Parts: sequence; C-alpha cells; structure tokens
Amino acid sequence: MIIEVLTLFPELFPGPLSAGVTGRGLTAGLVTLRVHNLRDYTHDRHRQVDDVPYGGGAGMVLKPEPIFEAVRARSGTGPVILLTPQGELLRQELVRELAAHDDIYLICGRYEGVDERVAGHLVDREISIGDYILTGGELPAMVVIDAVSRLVSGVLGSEESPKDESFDEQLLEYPHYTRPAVFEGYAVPEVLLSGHHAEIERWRRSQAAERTRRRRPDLMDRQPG
Ligand code: 4GX
Repeated sequence: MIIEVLTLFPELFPGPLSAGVTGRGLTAGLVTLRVHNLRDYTHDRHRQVDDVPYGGGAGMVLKPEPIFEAVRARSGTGPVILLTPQGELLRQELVRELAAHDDIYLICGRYEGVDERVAGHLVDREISIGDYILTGGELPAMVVIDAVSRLVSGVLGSEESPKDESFDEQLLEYPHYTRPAVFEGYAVPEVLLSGHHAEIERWRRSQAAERTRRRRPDLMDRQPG
C-alpha cells in the first residue's frame, strides 16, 4: 500500500511509525510512505502557504492553490483525505475501508484550518481522530497510518494476526493475564488455569460484554445483535 502525506512539517515523518510493527511494514516495503512538503507547491518568492481569513478573525488559513496543485500532481487514485475535527470520526470500520485501497492521500492542515474549497472540491473525505483540538493534522495522519498499516497483508505476524475478531470485535477486549499465577497476592482468575476451553471462552465473552456495558455503553448500542 502507498500512503502519501501532504504537510508543512515533513520532518515529523516517519517519526514513531519507524518503530515496531509499522516500522517493519515500512522496511519490508509492504507500506510505502511518501511525504510531500506543501511549501514545494508554492511559486512565489516567499513560498507562502497561508493567508488571512476573508471576513476577518484570528489566525491564518491555508491557501487552496498549493494544496490543489500537490494533489493534482499525485500518481495514486485512492481517496484524498483531510484530517480535521470537522470530519467523520475514525473507527475500525473506516480503518478497514481505507486499508482496502492500494493508496491513500492524507492532507495535514495547520493554523485555523484550510480554505473550505479544499474540503468542498478536492478531498473525498474528511476524517477526525477524536473530539479534541490538536495543533495540526500530522499526529492524526500518523494515527490513521498506524491503524491502516496493521491491516495491510503481511504487516502483522501470524502470531499478532488481525485480532481475535472471531467474536464481537465491537466489544472491548476481555482481560488478559500471564505468569505468575499469583502476583503480590493478586491471583489470576481460576477459570483461565483450568484448561477448560469452552468455559474459558464463555468467561471471556461475559467479561467483554460486562466491561463494554459498564465502560462503553455507546458501543453496545452499535451492536447488530
Ligand atoms: N482529528 N486538528 C487539523 C487544522 C485544520 C483545521 C480545519 C483542517 C481543517 C484533528 C483531530 C485536529 C487541529 C488537525 C486543527 N485543518 N484533526 N488542524 N482532532 O484537531 O483530525
């Protein structure tokens, strides 16, 4: 998969993506990251990427021309995505959808935002990673890249395989334990030591359901069943 990023801060990439599973995906060539400096798509002496907002107000807005030029110069055909708090909330279902493409193109905004004609007439979708305000779209882009990369075939080892999605990936995870069986007086639940696989499965399902009900009832409401 080819992932392209348009940013004013190309030096931020690959950053944390070079470690661990994502790093392996990159060095193995399963995921190719192409980072473009927005400033390279300006033509004026000052390489100006932003301007004051029409109508007044605080802060600066990214100009449309360099962004349109950058996107029009790309070779890929996959979705063009703007990271913004105004976008659709990123969920695993959307991650899966993005991972099905051969390439995606991520636009990272800064300042007060991006001229609305970018959202209106250039991008295919706007995505938000959550309801908080960051200083730029680069961290959100990295979140998207991380989540998408692990679904690219071969990136996860057979051991780590794309989730024990056999039952209810809509639920929170059941609790996990490893050795020792007793740590500082705290024992691992007896059922997990029993070797009774059907009973262990039942216990895990009920733990996942109960935990989801208590912590994330909103996820329960999304259940088909
Ligand atoms: N999930 N930000 C983008 C600048 C901006 C504003 C409007 C385009 C349109 C964020 C988030 C996020 C802060 C990134 C504002 N760019 N992005 N930036 N949460 O907070 O995606």
